[in-house]
Amino acid sequence: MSDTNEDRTDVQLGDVTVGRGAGGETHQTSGSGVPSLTTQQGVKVADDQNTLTVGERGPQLLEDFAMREKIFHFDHERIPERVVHARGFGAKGVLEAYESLADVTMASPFTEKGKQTEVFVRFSTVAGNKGSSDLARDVRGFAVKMYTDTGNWDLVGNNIPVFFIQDAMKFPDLVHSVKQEPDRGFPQAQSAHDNFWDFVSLMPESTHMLLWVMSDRAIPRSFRFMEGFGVHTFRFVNAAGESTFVKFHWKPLQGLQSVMWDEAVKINGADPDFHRRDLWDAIQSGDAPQWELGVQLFDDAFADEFDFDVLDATKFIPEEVIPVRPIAKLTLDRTVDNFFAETEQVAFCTQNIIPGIDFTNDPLLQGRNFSYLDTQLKRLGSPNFTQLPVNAPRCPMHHFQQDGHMAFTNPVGRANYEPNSWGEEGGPREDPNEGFRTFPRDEQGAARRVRPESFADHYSQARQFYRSQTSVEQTHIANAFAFELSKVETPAIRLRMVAGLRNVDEELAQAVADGLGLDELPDPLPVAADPIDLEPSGALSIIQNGPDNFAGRKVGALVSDGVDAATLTALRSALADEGAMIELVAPTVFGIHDSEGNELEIGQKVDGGPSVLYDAVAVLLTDDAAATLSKDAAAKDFVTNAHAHCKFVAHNDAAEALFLAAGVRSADRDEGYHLLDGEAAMSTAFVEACRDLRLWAREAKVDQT
Ligand code: HDE
Repeated sequence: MSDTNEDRTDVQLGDVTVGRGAGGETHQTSGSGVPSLTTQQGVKVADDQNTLTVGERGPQLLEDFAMREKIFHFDHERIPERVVHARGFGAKGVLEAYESLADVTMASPFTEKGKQTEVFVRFSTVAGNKGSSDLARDVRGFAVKMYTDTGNWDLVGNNIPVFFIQDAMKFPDLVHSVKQEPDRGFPQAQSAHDNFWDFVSLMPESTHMLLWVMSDRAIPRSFRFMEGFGVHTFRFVNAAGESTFVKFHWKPLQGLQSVMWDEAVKINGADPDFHRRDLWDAIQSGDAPQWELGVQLFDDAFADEFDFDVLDATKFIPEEVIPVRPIAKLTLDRTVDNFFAETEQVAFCTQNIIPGIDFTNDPLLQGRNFSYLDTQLKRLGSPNFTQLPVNAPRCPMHHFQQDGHMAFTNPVGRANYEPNSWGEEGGPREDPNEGFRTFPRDEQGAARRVRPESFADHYSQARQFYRSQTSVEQTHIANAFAFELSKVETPAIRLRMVAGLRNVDEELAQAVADGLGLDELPDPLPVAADPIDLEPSGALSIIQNGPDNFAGRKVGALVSDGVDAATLTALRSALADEGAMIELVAPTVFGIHDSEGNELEIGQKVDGGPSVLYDAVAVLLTDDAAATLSKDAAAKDFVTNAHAHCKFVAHNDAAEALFLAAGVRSADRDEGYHLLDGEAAMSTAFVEACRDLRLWAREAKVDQT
C-alpha cells in the first residue's frame, strides 16, 4: 500500500477538486492558506475520505483513530431538546436606556441615560419539537438575557401577556396535553387535537389565553413584528429599599403584523424556517430590528383596587389603565456565530435577577424559578452550564463552587470555603453593601393548598380581549376556534368548549357553533365569578397597531424574461425609498433578462416562491410569458393566493391573462390592484398603499366567491 501523491485519484467537480484515492487530499491543503484538518488531539489528518483498510477492498482497521474519533463524536452530538420551546432562534444585540430610573430601581441597565447592556434574545414556539415548522399556531417565546454589570438578568417572556394556568403545578399537564398524544406520537406542533381541548375546556382559567392563541397573535408574520411581555408582576427596588410593582413590555418599532391562517399553513410547507430566515436576513442586511422596553409601574394601592389580582398570570393590566412607559431600546444587530453554541446552549432562568429587580408571589413565577434551573441541568448535563460563553456573565464573578462535569473555569489558590483565615489569599467575601438583598416583604398565614378567591374570574378579560378586536380579527378568532375544534374527534369536548365560550361572548360562541355546524348552543358552563363588561382596549388589536410604513416588508415580483426595465427599476426604487425589499420570482433562476438585456438576479423559481412568502406582490410579465404561465399551477396559485390573502398587487397589462387563468376576474380586482407602466409615481402609489399591509375589505368578498 502506498501513500504517495501519485496514488491520488483527484476528481474535478466544477471548480472544486476533491481527493478520492488512497492518500488523496481535498483541494484545500495546509499549504494554500487554510489550516490543516486535525483530530481533536491536534494530529494533522492526511486523508479524510477513506477509512484505513487492509488492502483496497479489505476489512477496516480498529486502529484508525481518526475515523473512530470522528464517528464517536458524531454519535454524541445531540443534547436533549427543551421540553417546551424546543424550536427557537437567537440573536444578539444591545439594550440602551432612555433615562435614569434610579427613583424606582437600582437595576444596572437603567442607572443612567444612554447606558448600554449586551443582550442575547431567543424567540421560540412552545409546543413543536426542534425540527417543527415556524408558522404553527402557538405562543412565541421572547426570552432576553441581559449581561448587566451586576450579573445576568433573564426576562423570559412570551408574545402574549397572559398565560394558560394560574399555578405552576398544572404546567406539566398543560404541556402534556398540547404536545403529541403519548400513544400515537402526533400531532406535531398543533393544538388542534382532542387532548389539548379536553384539558383547556376543563380549565376555565385557560379561556383568556385561548382567545389570544386563537387570534392572529399566534401566527406572527415575523419575530420582528411581535410584542413581548414579561407576563408576571415583578418588583423594581430602589437604593432606598422601596419597591414598585412592574410589568414589562417589548414593543416592536416595526409595528405589529401577523399572517392569515391559510397563509400560515402554506408557509409551513413552502418555508418551514420562515421566521428564522426572516430574522437572519434582516440582521445580515443591516436592517436591525428594534423594540422598546416599556414598563407599567404601580403600587400596593393600585394592586388593591384593580379589578383583578396582579399576582394572577391569567390577567393583564390594560394600557389604558396604566400606560406603558418606554424606558429603553433593544436593537438586535448580530446573528449568532454558531447556532448550537449560542441558540441551543443558552440557558434562561427566571431566577436570574439582579439588584433592583425582585419577584412577587405570583405562583406561576415561583414555580418557574425552580423549573428553569432544574431543566438546564438535564439539557446541558452539568451544573457548569453557566461557564458556557453564551451563559457566562460579562461582569466579574468569584465564588467557591467547584468541580463537576466540564469545569473549565476553575478558581486558583488554596481557599475554597469561607469563612477562612487566609486574609487576602482567602478568596471572595460577602458584600453587604452591593450584594443582592431580597425585598423584605411581610408574609404570614397557614400552609394551605388553595386557589385565592381573587383568581376566580376567568371570563371578563377574555371578553374584553374579544371585544377590543376589529371585526376582521374577531372573524379570525371565531374561525380559528371552529377549525381547531373541528379537528377534535370527541363531540363532548367540542360542546364543552363552545359552552365555555358562551361566558365570553354569545356572538363568538354562535359563530364558532355555526362554523362547526352545530344546531343548538349548549348551556353555558357554570362560572365561579360572574363576568363583567370591561372597557375595550385598542392596544390589544394587531390591525390597529400596525406600522405606518412598509419598511422591512418584502414584495415578491413574478417576472419573466424581457420584463420592462423601466417598470422594474421604478418599483425597485420606490421600495428602496420606503426601506422595503423586493425578491424576483421567475420561471427559471438562470437566463432572465430585462427588456434592456440586463441579466436579473432571480431569488426564487416560481414553484419555490409562492406569494405567501411576501407581504405584497407584483406581476410583471411579457405577453408570451403570461400565456405560458397561465398554464402553470404555481404561477396561478401565486395570484390566487395573493388575492385571497388580501395583498396589494402591482401588475402590468400583460398580467391580465394570468389573472384570468387564476380566476381573478377584472370585477374582482379592487383598489388593492395597481397598474404599473414604468412611471415612478405609480410605483410610489403602490408602495404607499402597501403601508396598510392588507386590503381587509376584500376578505369577506373572497370568502363569498
Ligand atoms: Fe417556561 N419553561 N414555564 N414559560 N418558558 C421553559 O426552560 C415553565 C412560562 C418560556 O428560549 C423551560 O430552558 C414552567 C410562562 C420561554 O430557552 C422550562 C411554567 C412564560 C421559554 C419551563 C412556565 C414562559 C421557556 C423549558 C409554569 C412566559 C424558552 C426549557 C409555571 C412568561 C426559553 C427551558 C428559551 C422555557 C418551565 C410558564 C416562557 C421547562 C414550569 C408563563 C420563552 O423550564
